Amino acid sequence: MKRPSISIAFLTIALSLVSMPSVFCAEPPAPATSPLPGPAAKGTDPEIVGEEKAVLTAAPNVPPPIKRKHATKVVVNLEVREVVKRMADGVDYLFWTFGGEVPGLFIRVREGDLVEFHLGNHPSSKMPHNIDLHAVTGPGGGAASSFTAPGHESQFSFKAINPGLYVYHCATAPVGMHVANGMYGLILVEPKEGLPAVDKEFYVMQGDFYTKGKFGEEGFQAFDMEKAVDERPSYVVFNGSVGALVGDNALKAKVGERVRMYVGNGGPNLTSSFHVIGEIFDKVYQEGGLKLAQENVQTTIVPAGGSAIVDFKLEVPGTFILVDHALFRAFNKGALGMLKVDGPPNLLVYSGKEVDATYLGESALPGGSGARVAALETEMKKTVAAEPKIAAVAKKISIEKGKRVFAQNCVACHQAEGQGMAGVFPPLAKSDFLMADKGRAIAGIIRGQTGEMTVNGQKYNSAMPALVLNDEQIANVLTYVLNSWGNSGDMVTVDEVKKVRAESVGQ
Ligand code: HEC
Ligand SMILES: [Cu+2]
Repeated sequence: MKRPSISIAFLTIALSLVSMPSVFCAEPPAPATSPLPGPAAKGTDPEIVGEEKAVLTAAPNVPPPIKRKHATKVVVNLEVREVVKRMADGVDYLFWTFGGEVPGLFIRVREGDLVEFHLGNHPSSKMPHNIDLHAVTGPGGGAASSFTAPGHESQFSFKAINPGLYVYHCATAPVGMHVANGMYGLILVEPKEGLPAVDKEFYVMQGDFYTKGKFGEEGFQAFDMEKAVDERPSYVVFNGSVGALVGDNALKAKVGERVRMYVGNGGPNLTSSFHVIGEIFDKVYQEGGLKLAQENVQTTIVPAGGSAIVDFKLEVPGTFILVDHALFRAFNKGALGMLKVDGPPNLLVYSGKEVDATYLGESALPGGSGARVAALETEMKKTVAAEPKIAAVAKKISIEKGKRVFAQNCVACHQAEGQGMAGVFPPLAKSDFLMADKGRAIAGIIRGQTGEMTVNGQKYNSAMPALVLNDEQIANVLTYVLNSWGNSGDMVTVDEVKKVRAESVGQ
């Protein structure tokens, strides 16, 4: 704080909040040589040598093992983003994320490290967020110090005293909802002596999701609070979506390798019975504690807000299926992944045919039934679109759906009849600017628009924020706008929106 006026304002607020009278007669900080006991000052920890930036990875990747033999200051930069992503084929969901990913980016530090944590909240976010790291010894696990509004950043520091594998999550009210939207990840505090070496490490995290629609119901799906309260998830998945670890996305390893999985469970509700079909965990560090490892375990419990580390050696090739062994979750709600192991068979260990076809049907095949159905559906859409009567009805549906999108996202600025507000919000009704370029209108919604524009002879120089809408919502809302208040009657299709979105990548 450089400007004195601000610090005085802060001080006044701070003092008015503190009820302990001793604060009012606090002495100025004692010099470093003072023998008086007191709180250890920041930055004087003799154990900390040097500084580095943490390597953060998206699941299923894990940052490399720490080779360092001393503690250091580790700077973690993590950004919260609210993003629409795929929950399952044809199903989109507005995920709230740490780092744009569900689960959030993996953080790896060493016992004794001083972690300087920077939590950013992207300007496009609608909600404030914070972070509670179970690896933190301190109030709220950092939550109280990291409450961050959209477009802001918070910073706090903690010493990683206890080695182990810890969950982190958002703890902003309503906490259950923030976690249900995907706000969790893992932080590994490696013990000073390191962990036993393995050939491959993976990051797998389970979560349960609550959507208005049933499992697989297509389109954008909103969060369903009632289902969440009743603990009736529509989806239970590994790594944020159905199929995140299936087919081409399967984890890959070779015969003879020793693999380790850092397994977390974000919940918010369910406890996982984590199991790999066809494997036995040689070692399990239960609940993420590193002191004792149980051996030869079939299924390990991973509590909501907890973790486990499993190590096993791969003796034979094949596809090994990761499941929550509460099996309807695996086969009917998505909690299923794959580890594909290549290499020569070992007939002494196992002689037999591959397992995945019987267990999984077509989801095990590359480009399985899902891809073929998608291709046929595209063909159907094309055939249907070519039929004028059907096209007219499709347009009416789009207009009706778009009306809802407009009411929720545009009306506050552009007004109920699209008339806008003189000098501030340009009109959409009979707007020559809008009529002149459909692509520009689509891009304006995806990316927002600023700078001077002339609408019906009037100059506007303001800013419209980028809106978090999916392709279908954008197509519908523009179709509605183009067919209301005396406008042209054009239609905007999902494909047109897709095209503009693809062009905007990297800009
Ligand atoms: C927070 C206020 C706000 C919201 C919400 C908003 N807009 Fe805008 N919109 C603006 C402003 C301001 C401009 C002019 C920007 C400039 O001056 O550069 C604009 C410009 C436009 C334009 C181009 C100018 C025109 O009048 O033809 C279109 C089209 C448009 N908005 C459509 C939409 C649609 C559709 C939605 C809802 C999905 C929406 N806007 C939501 C504020 C908003
Ligand atoms: Cu949050």
